[in-house]
Amino acid sequence: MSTGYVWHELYGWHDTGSSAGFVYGNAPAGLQPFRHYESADSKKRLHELVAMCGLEDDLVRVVPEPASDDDLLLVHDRAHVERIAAESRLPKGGDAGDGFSPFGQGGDEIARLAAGGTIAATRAVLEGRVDNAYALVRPPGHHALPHMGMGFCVFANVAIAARVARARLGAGRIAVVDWDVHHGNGTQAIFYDDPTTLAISIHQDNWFPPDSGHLHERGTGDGEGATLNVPLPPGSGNGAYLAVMDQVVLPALERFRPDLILVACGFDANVLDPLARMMVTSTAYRTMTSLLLDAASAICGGRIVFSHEGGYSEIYVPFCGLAVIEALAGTKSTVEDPFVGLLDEIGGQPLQPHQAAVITQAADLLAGIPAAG
Ligand code: 9RB
Ligand code: ZN
Repeated sequence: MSTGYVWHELYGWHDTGSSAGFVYGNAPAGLQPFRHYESADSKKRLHELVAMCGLEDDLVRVVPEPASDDDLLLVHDRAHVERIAAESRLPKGGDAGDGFSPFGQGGDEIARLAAGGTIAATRAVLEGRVDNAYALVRPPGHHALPHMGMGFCVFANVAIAARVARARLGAGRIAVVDWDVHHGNGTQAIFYDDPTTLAISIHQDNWFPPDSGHLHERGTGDGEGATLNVPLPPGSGNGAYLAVMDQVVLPALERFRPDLILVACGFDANVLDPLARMMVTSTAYRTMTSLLLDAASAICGGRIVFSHEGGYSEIYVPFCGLAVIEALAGTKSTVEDPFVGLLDEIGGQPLQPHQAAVITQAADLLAGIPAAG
């Protein structure tokens, strides 16, 4: 098994500035400035763990290029692309659109490199240079809309890679599986009327964006049924996530039969994340990855690409990410997750009845997914 791996030092230099979480500080009013939630450390520390434990030697390094205007314009409108470029030239940078998504001077180039990293990983898989790939990119992408960024995202990395794959790399049907704990509203909006792209999002019910990602959001027009949301109750852990894979995601992939699977791979459903209230550990991330790999082997020649999204525990994201990349590469490094023994046994890890009820409701929607012709 050969696994492509994208990382670039500039990803660590995307500058979300000084704020208190995502609230800009006002020190005299009592809000002491701190760093933005979306800081570099969780991602840098994942990369450094991959390098330190020797796993990097088993991976094929894929070098990202900045996404071109043509790439970005497959998803975004020209006004958004031009506004990001213009604000990126300002001494203090700008904001991707919603006021919570700041970037520093030169941020345009880094955001293009993030989209370009997901594209490069996808290209490497579709051209057969690697079996599968992990793009450890930053800033994330799944909230970005055609006309604006939001939720720390500047450009829609996964959606852009999907459009490039369809337009230039011969992929017909594409499935996006988004297990970031927040709703993948950008990906959903971009493909809402598109029957060729199945967008599945598993997220914490009604968190971010507010009032988004409900079960009844299922796509429109020709795209009806090709959007599938699984809004899990807060407190969902490994049992709930594995049940979602088993009862919703895998049957959905089986029915849709994509040529390529893209995973919007956030780690903010992990039990130590400060920006959500879920309980996933590296155990479930490893198993979910293996299940998707098996599905990809059965359905689409193993073609699967993971693109990093959110995840804000600087301590725990690296071990969750390591588990995913190990599973992709079919290896186990010498480093063990030092927390997992404790975290796997926390009360509430098994599937709970109120979680199962939501999963059943999502599974009832499977018949509406446009089946492969
Ligand atoms: C604020 C609001 C948020 C909350 C969560 C995220 C997570 C993003 C991520 C981003 C922005 C709202 C501060 C709404 O990890 N995605 O994968 N901001 N939330 N209103 N206000 C005032
Ligand atoms: Zn997230």
